[in-house]
Amino acid sequence: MSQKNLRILWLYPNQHMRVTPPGGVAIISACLKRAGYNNMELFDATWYPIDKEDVHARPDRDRERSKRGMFPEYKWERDDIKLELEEIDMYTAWRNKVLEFKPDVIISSIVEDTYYLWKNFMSKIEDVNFINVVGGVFATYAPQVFDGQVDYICRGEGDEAIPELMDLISEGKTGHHIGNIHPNPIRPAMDVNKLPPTDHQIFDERSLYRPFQGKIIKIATVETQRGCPYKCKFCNSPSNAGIYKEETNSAFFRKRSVESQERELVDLIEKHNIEVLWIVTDTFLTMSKREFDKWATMYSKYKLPFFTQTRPELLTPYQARTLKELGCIKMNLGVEHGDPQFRKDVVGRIYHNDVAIEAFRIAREAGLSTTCNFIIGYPYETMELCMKSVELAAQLHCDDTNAFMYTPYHGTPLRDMCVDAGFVDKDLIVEMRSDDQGSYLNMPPPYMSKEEIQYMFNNFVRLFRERERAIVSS
Ligand code: B12
Ligand code: SF4
Repeated sequence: MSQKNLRILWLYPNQHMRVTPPGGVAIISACLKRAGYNNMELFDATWYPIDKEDVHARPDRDRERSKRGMFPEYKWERDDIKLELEEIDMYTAWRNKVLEFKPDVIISSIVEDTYYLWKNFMSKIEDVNFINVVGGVFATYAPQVFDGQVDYICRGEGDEAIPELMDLISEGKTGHHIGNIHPNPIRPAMDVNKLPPTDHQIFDERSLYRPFQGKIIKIATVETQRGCPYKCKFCNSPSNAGIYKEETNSAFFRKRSVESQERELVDLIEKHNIEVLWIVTDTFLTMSKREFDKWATMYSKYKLPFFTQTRPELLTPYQARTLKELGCIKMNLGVEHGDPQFRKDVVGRIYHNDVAIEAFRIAREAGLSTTCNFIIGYPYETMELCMKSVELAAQLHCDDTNAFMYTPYHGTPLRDMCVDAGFVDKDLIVEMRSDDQGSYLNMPPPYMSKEEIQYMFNNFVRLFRERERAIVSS
């Protein structure tokens, strides 16, 4: 089989309302096409009705969020494109796709929440012969879960490993010896400036749309850097830094050159006419003033509206004003908890509350629309501590809120803390839950019970907005 003839089928297990094209698929697909693999298609489950029978499949997250005041109401409607779900169920559509496309290889990009969904998809094609490859953040931190279920488990970055694996498979060889293929060590963090622009053509056109501020916008994501230099204990990003240091002695946190970002931006504008960019960089603004100015000069040529996220400690008045001028329509600031000591000890974030209050003031003065991010129901959190989050949120005067229920993901220090404390079972694999399904944690008093976590999650926005009004009127 010649290299170009290898038939590659992507599986992106997902649910409707978990929207935005996955950057991991977009970049690996670009790397594969650059290597000559054009016989490649994607099955994206996003545009199929969810499987209501399945306990691991829960509906309409954005609507659940709008119920709790975290997301404005909207309609999936645009004049220029039909944004309707397929009528066929996703498993039948998947099986049909596999039988019709006849892939040599199926590659899946999986996060922990979509693991059970992926298993369901795989169970529908047990009688079909193909080489099964998985990768993504969950495969990186829990490769053992896939043992015996697939042919290749890729840990860490797939950008170089997958084209190399496909070359070997094309030549009729195996790739069990190469870097990143479990159980081998990962290869050193790659030079991100050698990456091609992401491939968004692999996606169904509908997948480039998502709700934002009550409207449906056409969006793509870009990375300005890979990784994050901070160490929040609920997050996978610091673990990437850890495994890359440990296994390869290389730094996972890398900045992309402004030139390579510009190439990608032009490509996205020309090929897809996108309306809004999501700079998915973990912590935008981890850069010097010189780097920021260089980026801003480049971006000022395009002024494509964008949103991004950063930490309260990093936003300066100069940056806030510049970002506003360049088209920033939303700045997400991760506050995460309202008690400085708890934030330091459990969350892994060290800053004083005044810093957060000041960051939101800076953003407001520059005319930036803000969203504050909080997590509710951390291990060892009490109701009293949770009320500190309400108190701090009330002082931020943010435009919007993202409150999440704490989730114990594999590969994060807080999951280990939960397992050690007996708050979750060591074998727990989190599933795609609805926001009504509650916390995974079973904590004894005086820590928050499941009911208390659910109550605070349901009422967080109401409680802090009431408190905010009381502060303003006093
Ligand atoms: C943008 C984003 C989204 C987008 C796109 C999702 C996606 N799958 O990319 C949207 C808004 C849809 C989304 C939704 C959700 N997300 Co999200 N999201 C992110 C975010 C901020 C950036 C992802 C990104 O583009 N990274 C850059 C790319 C290049 O990196 P990457 O995706 O990891 O891919 C690299 C490697 O993992 C690997 N790889 C990836 N796929 C594959 C496949 C193969 C075959 C191979 C070999 C390698 C490989 O190679 C890639 C290139 O090096 C991350 C945080 C983060 N820093 O990663 C969270 C993150 C991925 N999301 C997360 C979660 C929980 C969710 C949701 C479950 C939220 C929800 N409850 O609805 C859903 C799940 C949807 C889904 N099917 O993935 C978690 C996953 C946690 C975990 N340990 O599993 C993360 C890590 C955030 C966190 N909490 O730490 N998300
Ligand atoms: S700043 Fe953001 S990306 Fe970095 S470790 Fe903390 S939560 Fe993760």
